[in-house]
Amino acid sequence: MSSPHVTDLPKFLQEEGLTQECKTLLSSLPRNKGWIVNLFQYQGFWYTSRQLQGVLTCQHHFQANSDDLLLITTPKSGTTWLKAITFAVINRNRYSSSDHPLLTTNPHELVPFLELKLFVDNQIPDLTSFASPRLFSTHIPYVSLPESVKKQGCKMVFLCRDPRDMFISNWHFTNKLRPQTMGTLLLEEAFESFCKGVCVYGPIWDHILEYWKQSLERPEKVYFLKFEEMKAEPSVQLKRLAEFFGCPISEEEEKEGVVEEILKLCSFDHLSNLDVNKTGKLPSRVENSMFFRKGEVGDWVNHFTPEMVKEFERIMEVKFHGSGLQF
Ligand code: PAP
Repeated sequence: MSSPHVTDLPKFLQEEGLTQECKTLLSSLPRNKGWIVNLFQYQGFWYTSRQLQGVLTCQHHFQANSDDLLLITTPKSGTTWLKAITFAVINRNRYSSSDHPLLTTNPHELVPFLELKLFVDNQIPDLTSFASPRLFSTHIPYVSLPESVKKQGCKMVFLCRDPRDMFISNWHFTNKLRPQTMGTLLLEEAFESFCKGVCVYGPIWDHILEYWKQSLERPEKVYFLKFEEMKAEPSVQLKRLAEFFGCPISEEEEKEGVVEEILKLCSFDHLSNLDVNKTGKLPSRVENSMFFRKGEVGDWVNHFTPEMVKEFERIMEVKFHGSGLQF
């Protein structure tokens, strides 16, 4: 099963430039057809070869500091939003709303992914210029996090989303990424593999459950959050996040409207209409605009057939049974 040879793919989907270690590992791993390129199953989760290379390099070389803050998300769960809010909360005394970096820089540039940016292509970044607390993001499942993150006891926010919306968001995103020669990925085809757990960083339920368990065991270190909760009560969630990060919003700040100001700065409407997010591109060649589609809860109802609804309900019931977790 070989992947299409396409050169106009965003960098993170390309299959060139792997180390010998990664190539050897890949040859021993279960492999499956992905939505664009092949996926490989490592420590229970599916990755493209280049993502896996990033995970390995991270596992070998990332040295966490105890005050590092990690934003961990399942793909398409509101990563861009969480990055923007966290960056704005942590740096609220450094920038005014007129010279804020979020006005000119995509949130993915301000809070870099470990495996997709900093440690991508087997590169070992110099992180000495990062101000403390260092802010990183990742989609890596708990089982595969670099050991030093666990040893240092870094604080982590884990953001997930109703898997049905995650799936629809990812399907749209994938179709924008797919080279024309591949044609459109059919919803039914994508649905089948997603339900089997075969999608980037999937099985998504396992990914969510790992961090859910961690958050129950170590709530002071792992903060579990859903996109739906952020949408329902953004100011409550923002304040909780600030508290978790150790920089609570003071009464005075609240009176001054700091919470509303940050939420406005990071809102879907505001961010998606900025020039940088309408026309800019990430170094990976993904267009910034692709991270902004609808930003709503429940868009899956506009796509799912009654059979899909039933099948998904069945899977979620089985997977989340007894966990106390619901979507
Ligand atoms: P990722 O690929 O790095 O995980 P992520 O930001 O999670 O990116 O994916 C984009 C989703 O977040 C999109 O969801 P949708 O397809 O259902 O619309 C995008 O619209 C949504 N999103 C991005 N920014 C915001 C925001 N400021 N507020 C709410 N939703 C947002």
